Amino acid sequence: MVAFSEDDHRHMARALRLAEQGLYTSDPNPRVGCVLTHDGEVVGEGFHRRAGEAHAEVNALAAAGERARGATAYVTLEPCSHTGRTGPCALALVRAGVARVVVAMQDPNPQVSGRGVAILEDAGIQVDTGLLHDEARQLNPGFIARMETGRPFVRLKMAMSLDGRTAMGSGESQWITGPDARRQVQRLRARSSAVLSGVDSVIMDDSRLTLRAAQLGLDNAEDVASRQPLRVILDTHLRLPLAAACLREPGRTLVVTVPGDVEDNGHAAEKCAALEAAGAEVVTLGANADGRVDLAALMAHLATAEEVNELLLETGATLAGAMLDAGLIDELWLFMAPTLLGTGARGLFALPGLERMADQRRLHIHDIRAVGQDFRIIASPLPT
Ligand code: AOF
Ligand code: ZN
Repeated sequence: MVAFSEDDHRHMARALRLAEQGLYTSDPNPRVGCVLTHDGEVVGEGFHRRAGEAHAEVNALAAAGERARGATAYVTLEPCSHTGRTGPCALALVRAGVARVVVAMQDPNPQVSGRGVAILEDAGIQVDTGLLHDEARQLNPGFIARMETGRPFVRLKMAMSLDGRTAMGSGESQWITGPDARRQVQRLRARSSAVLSGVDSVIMDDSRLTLRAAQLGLDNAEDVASRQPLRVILDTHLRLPLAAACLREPGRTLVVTVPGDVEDNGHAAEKCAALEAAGAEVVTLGANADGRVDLAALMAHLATAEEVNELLLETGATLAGAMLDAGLIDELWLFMAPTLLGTGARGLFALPGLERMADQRRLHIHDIRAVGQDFRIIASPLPT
């Protein structure tokens, strides 16, 4: 185990802050930051802004120029060893003559994992791994989940009243929370590769599921909103109206359905064609026992075919309950507004079959704080 110095900590902490600058733009690539120091002085900084553009190390090396020779590089993710959209960073560090590389965490990408460090060590560079490892993992929960488990990191967002209701009996729900909470939801969308909703919620609110630059409240809002998260709508019976607002928005809409049944006389094929003409992409996945889309298969599809890292679930009680029951929710963001919607209103999760206290679904709360007039609770489901 290497003993890291105070300076090492400080520079890696700075590299983590730099990586955060790619929070809303690097998708589907991870957020990565890099600091180069020489004799304790920072000579170059960089982060990965957008897939297809230079990696963090290359940006930092460009900033340092000749001063990179003999320098120490602090990188939040193992430098890559492969040629993807750009060339291998490990080789760029070798060529620049860097003397030492401090890495927060190994790259979980099987094309890299361990090979980047091997390239550096083979070139005689000292590599120290593991500094601020947990913080580095927190930057990229989605990229790590996709690489390690083949599914996205799933975050459920819900707005509820003090009495735990999310909509009136009619389904009407706009707006329960205030503008500050809604801005945070815009930012959750902005950091997500995709937004998942059920067709009933989309019909009820005619949701657009988009990022609106003006509502993000970020300096680089235009840049951020130029990438819209993929919209994914679960629609077993292809009920999404052709006039749905989300189909006219920039970005892609996936309508996910199950194979049509025999007696439907081609209705499904016609509706598919009409939806595609209206701008949707229809994806057919296997059904589970109750005839609905198999949610685990959907997660695998989104991770492998669509490179979805973080998935934001914005939906009603039925899909939220099914996702929770399937063990597919990693994190919950519950916004609680100072209002009461009454006994006729809808609850957070449809969880049929819970009868005894032994059946309760417990959560662990990580953070709770006020956001404007509302409270924000960040929690995760405890294993059952
Ligand atoms: C790094 N530094 O800043 C990032 C890395 O298609 P490419 O060429 O952009 O490569 C993407 C992969 O590179 C990504 O899956 C991850 O393994 C790694 N990301 N690596 O050394 C960076 N963004
Ligand atoms: Zn790289």
